[in-house]
Amino acid sequence: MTKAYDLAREAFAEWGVNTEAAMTALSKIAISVHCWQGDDVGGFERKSGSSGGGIQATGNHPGRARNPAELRADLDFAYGLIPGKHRLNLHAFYMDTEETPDRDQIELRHFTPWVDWAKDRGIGLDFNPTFFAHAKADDNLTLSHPDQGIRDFWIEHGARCREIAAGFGTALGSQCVINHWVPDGSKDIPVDRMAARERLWASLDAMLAPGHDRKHMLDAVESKLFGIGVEAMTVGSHEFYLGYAIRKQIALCLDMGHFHPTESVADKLSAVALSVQDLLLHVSRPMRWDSDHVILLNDDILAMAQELVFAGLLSRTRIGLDYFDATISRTAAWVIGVRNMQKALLRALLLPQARLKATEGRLDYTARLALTEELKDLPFAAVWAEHCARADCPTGAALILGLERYQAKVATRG
Ligand code: RNT
Ligand code: ZN
Repeated sequence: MTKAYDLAREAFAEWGVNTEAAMTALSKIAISVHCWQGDDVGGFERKSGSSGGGIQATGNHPGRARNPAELRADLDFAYGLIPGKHRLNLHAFYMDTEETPDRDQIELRHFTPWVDWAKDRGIGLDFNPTFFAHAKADDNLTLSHPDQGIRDFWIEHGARCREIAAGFGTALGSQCVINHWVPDGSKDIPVDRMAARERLWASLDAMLAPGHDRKHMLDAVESKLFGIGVEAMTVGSHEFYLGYAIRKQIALCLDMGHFHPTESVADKLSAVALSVQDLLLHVSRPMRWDSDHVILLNDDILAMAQELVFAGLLSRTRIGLDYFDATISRTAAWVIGVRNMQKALLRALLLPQARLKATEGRLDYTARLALTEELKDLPFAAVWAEHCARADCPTGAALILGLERYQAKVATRG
């Protein structure tokens, strides 16, 4: 234990906060690390195709993982610099197989190396059907396509992915969250929004019809405001999926980049949590639009973490990350982003919650403001450093050196 931590422990104790309890709480929070930061959302299908769906990584930094083995090696490295045990969020087009199944033909066995790897590391898997980067999604229409044949193709893809997710959950003994995001929308102003939304609703119903044990898998649906190519309307808007999740009692996914830039996604947590039992977060950083920058320890993330802690939502919110930056080291992007999420959670866990809430309860807004501002000076960094040290993870210059060394190694990839 360092002197700095000793002093920090005392400083927090003066506010009635137990730093040991905060660190223990933090170590129980598993973050779902998104595989797609490692290769710029390319996937490993043995076919060519663009990323499509209005999501695109920009940049060409050396070191992109070119195959599943490289991606797993990069993930192993990244997890080693992140305190705690975390999860991996896989997308369907990251299958690891010599076969070339189309999306409506994939099976659990196409993911066997991932399951073996996860089992070996004691890591839980989450999953996503891939409704983009495919010829049948080139119109930015999948589950809401006017053509029944195309809808059926994607319904089958989603249904198979749900089976695979249940297989992951069973094999690993850990509930797999399967998140459904479709790019469906319209570039210009549509004249029949209702028909598109009715088709999406019916397709989702068909796709979600096969029952799976909730112990093994949990469905989530992700809304979006707009994307490149679907500027005028997204079929699966926030209102659409909020209603759908409530009606079906499945999880609602809130992506921080999928709302108007002036909306606070942190504010939405307590609002939707009264109607939806399970929540999934895609923590991201939209810069003016859904640009998916690496998350910083900024006000948005701090507010999100504080809401999770103060509203008592940690136990029913799965925290996933969703960003991709190809202009910097991809492994560094993972490590920095996950650690920022953890730092934000730790800060929230280190706040004198009861005292803060009491000021608000007696309408003493002066005290509330004075408190929130004074608390910003507490020695959070010393507690974080102690937390990392206990997990054998570096901080500061040692962290940066570790990241640079690995990047230099992977930079030689062609
Ligand atoms: C797209 C959604 C979605 C994707 C991933 C790759 O706008 O945010 O979650 O980023 O499925
Ligand atoms: Zn997302």
